[in-house]
Formats: sequence, structure tokens, C-alpha cells
Amino acid sequence: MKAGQAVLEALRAEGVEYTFGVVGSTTNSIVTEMYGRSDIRFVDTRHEEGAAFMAYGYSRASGRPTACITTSGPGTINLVTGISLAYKGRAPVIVIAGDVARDFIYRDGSQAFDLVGLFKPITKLALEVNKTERIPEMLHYAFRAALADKRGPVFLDIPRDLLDDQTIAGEPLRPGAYRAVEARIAGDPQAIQRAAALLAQAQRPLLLAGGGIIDAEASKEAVALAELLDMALVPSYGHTDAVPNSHHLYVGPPGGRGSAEAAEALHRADVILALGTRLNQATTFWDYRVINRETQIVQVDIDAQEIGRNYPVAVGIVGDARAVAEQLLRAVRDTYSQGRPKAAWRSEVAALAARRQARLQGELSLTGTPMMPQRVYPELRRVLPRDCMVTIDAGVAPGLAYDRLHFEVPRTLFNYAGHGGLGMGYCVGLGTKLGRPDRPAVSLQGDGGFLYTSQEINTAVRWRIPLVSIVLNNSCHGAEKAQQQRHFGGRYIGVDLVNPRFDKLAEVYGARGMYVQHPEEIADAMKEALASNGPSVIEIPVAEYFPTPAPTPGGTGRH
Ligand SMILES: Cc1ncc(C[n+]2csc(CCOP(=O)(O)OP(=O)(O)O)c2C)c(N)n1
Ligand SMILES: [Mg+2]
Repeated sequence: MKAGQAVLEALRAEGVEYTFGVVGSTTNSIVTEMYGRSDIRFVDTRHEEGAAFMAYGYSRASGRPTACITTSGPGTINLVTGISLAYKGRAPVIVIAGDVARDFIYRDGSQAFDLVGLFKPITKLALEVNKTERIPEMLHYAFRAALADKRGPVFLDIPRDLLDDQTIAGEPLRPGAYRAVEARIAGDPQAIQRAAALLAQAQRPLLLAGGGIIDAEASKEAVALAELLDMALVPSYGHTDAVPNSHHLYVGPPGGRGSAEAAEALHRADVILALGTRLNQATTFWDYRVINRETQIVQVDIDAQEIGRNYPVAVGIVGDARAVAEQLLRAVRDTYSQGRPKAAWRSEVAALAARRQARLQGELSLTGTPMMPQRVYPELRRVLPRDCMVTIDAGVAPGLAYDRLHFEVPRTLFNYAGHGGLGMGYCVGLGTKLGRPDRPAVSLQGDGGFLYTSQEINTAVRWRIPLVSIVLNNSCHGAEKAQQQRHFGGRYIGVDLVNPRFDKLAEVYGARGMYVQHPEEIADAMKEALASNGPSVIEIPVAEYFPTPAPTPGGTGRH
């Protein structure tokens, strides 16, 4: 096998169907091996940042690993923003960087950089391949690291002298031969018993549903547990899709852009089952005004280093969210039947959920032109299909979606995952659609975020990716304008934007462009765009909206 072919066979063995990147002389020996193949393809983006974001979206939507293939120096350096998102968002993206030949390093050769050093802090593993024959072994190592425990990106640097005109002997291995493919780590039985006892005797229990539920496919078990014990259901920030939002125990999402009702439920809970969540800043602000000091926490995480990291725990359980949820279900059923009756808590939870619904429906009566950004959301709730994937960019107007859109199916909400990078929305949205072509895909951006990577409309058109992208245009970096208004006396610098018409921009690229000024027109425009087999951009002009500080007690609106 040629060396480039060996790289591809190792990717194929893991089921990788798309690779993402921009070509360069160091990777031609890899990418040309995809010539004429349909089982593995090279999605040629217009900037490597777009490639990394798309790989992230692909991987999060499909639950599968994928790869970026980029060239030496700047070609790979351009991945940094997107790969750091994959790191924060726990996506198994393998970066294969064709580097300069080993003769070029340590003497300031053209495009020679310490790429391993650059990627080390934003990947689970970063290393340089040092021998052609070791390419398959290094790829096995990469997949093993990327897919073990908490997933994440891995960086592999391959100097071009190990690739060009080199051959390797041997057959590709199946993944089960070099990594644990069926590893569900169960919790310690004694810890399970203690946790079950605590949950069963709770008066106001709450299940905080984290991203671990999505990764471990534990949504059904989490809901069963909540039903068995009358636990209020609150997802951790950004993981609203961990549990079905139509469930009667669902209160709403917490966090800075979340619902006040969820914050209240968290605060009132006497026992919290933190299932697959770290209880990190975005959900809790690390603040005892969010989670009561007296609240007993049962924390379940696949990573032992996360247990008790953010709050002291009553019981810490290291394990897979689904395996542990199953254990807890059995332990409660066997030992404690239904626990104590919790009629009072059930009605408190129902009242909080009803209050939230009324608040959201109340936004239907918002008037004015341009429309308030909140007014967009009742229309989207009406029209988005149940399994629709939604990517939310940073920014105030798209961020209103956290509380206002409802999710029923895991792997349908995608965001910046504690990374905070403005401009990820469009490309991550494109990636989600490639990852799950059977599901509709929508991305929500502000005018600031959209122009970060809008050149990838070209990629969407060439690859016929039917993403429906909504640009909520308030002609400003609204999130930052709000900060300058509140904390800097309205001395506005760098926040007011002059934009092109985004629908026209889309049309110039060959995509469908739509311009929607009235709330009543949103549903029809969305239906038309969702039915299309190519990419659409819908511009909706919206009013500036400066939200009051976060509804969560600890939130100050500043980070
Ligand atoms: C890469 C990056 N640069 C800058 C920021 C700071 N930032 C956060 S939100 C925001 C403004 C977003 O504007 P827009 O996308 O138009 O959304 P809006 O808040 O106006 O709804 C900025 C500049 C960031 N989060 N990430
Ligand atoms: Mg804006």
C-alpha cells in the first residue's frame, strides 16, 4: 500500500466517510487516494476553519469520528479555532497534518512550525509520526485516544517525507483489535446503593441531565429514573436535547441564557442527580445561589477527575451514564419501590413548567418593526420538525433559542460548548447535515457571527448541503453592545455593523436567499427552505435587544 492509501484505509476501518480540509502539497499523496471513491470523500472547504467546524458538526450529529486533512504551516494553523471547539465539545475529530519534510525542521524552513506544540493543549493527544511503517499504528493510537472515555480531537503530524513515494506492507485491522469498542463502565455497586437510598428519600429530587447522557445514549434511562422518583428534569447548559422537552417533569434549561424557572427548580432541589455533567460554570456559575449549599449531590461522570471538581458531592460515581442509570433504576426498584410520595414536589414542578410555557407563549404578542428577536421563536417552535437539528451561534439573538426552542431527540442541539467562539454556527450546521442527512438542519446566527465564515456558502452550494441558515440581523454585535451600554456608559466602540443583505449574498453564491420582515411570514419561509434540496439563507431583520442580566441568581451578565 502507498502511505497515503494506508492513512485512508485506517480511516475507513473506523467508518470515516467524509474528511474535511483544503489541499496542499504535503497532503496530495493522501487526498488523491480518494480519487474516484465514494466510500470516503474529501469535503474541500474554502478555509480550514470551516473544515474544522464542519468536522465538529458532523461528529456531534452522527456520534461518529471524522478527520480533517490539512497541509503544513498556516493550512493546519487555521484549524486551531475549530479544533479547540472540538476539544471543548468532546468530538472525536482526527487531524492529519501533512507537515514539511523532516529536513526542513529545526532550521526555520518554509512553513515549518512546531504544530504538535501548538495543538497539544487543544487536543487529547498530539504527536508526530516518526516512521512510515508506523502510520497505521499511530492512527490506531489516535482513534483509541479520541474515542476513549470523554471523547475529543487528536492531532497527528506526518512529515511529507514519510508520505511521498513511500509504501507499507500489511492489512488494515478492525477497530475491535486495537481499542475497546464495547466499553460501558458500570458504577461501583456500593456507591450505587448509597445513591439510590439518597434519591429515594429525597423530597425535592432533580435530575440534571448532562452531555454524558447524549454521548452514552442514556436519554431513555434518564427519563425512566426521573419518572420513577418524580425528579424534575433540567438539562445542563447547552445539552437541552439530553431529555425530551415535552416531558411533564421538564422545567427548562438553566444558565445565562436559560430559564428562570429551571434556576428556581435547581435552587429548591434537596437532592440532585448530576448525570453525566460536571456542574460547570455555564450551568451553575459555581455559585451556591444556584445550587443550595445544603443540597446533596450525586454526581455521575465517566471521568474520575470531574467528580467533586465544582461542588462537593454526597456520592460520586465513576461510570457510563447509561450503565449507571440502569443500575440506579434496578437498585431503586429492588430496594426502595417508589421512594416516598412526592405529590407536593410534583405540583411545584408542574407549576414552574406551566409558568415557563406561559412566559414563552406571551412573546407572541410582541409587536414592532423590526420585530423583537424573541418574536421569531414562537414561529420557529410552530414549524421546526421534531427531529430538526439546530446549531446556535454565540450572540444574544441566536442565544435566545436556548430557552425558547424545544428539543425531543438527542443530538439535535449544537452550540459552542463552553468554547464561546463566535462564527461557528454556519459551518457546524453544515457539518450536522452531512452527519445526519436524514434529519432537517437549521443554523441560527447573528449578523456578526454569520460573516465570520460565510464564504462556506460556496462549499454548501458545491456539496448541495440543504442547511437552512437564519441570520438574525440587528446590525450590531449585540451581545457586546449590551455590555458597553450596561458597564461602559454607552461609549460604543466596534459594536455597530454595516452589513450586506445576507439573502443577496447567498444568491450571489448560488444559494437560495430569503428576506423576512414580518413574523407571520416566518413559518412559510421556513417550510419552503426546509423543503429545498440546496442551502438557504433567511435574513430576518430584528430589533436591538439588550437582555437584563442572566436570570440565574449567580449571573451578573458579565463573564
Ligand atoms: C471568536 C470570537 N470573537 C469575539 C467574541 C465576542 N463576542 C461574543 S458575542 C459577540 C457579538 C455577536 O454579534 P451577533 O453575531 O451579531 O449576535 P447578536 O449578539 O447581535 O445577536 C461578540 C463579538 C467571541 N465570543 N468569539
Ligand atoms: Mg447582531
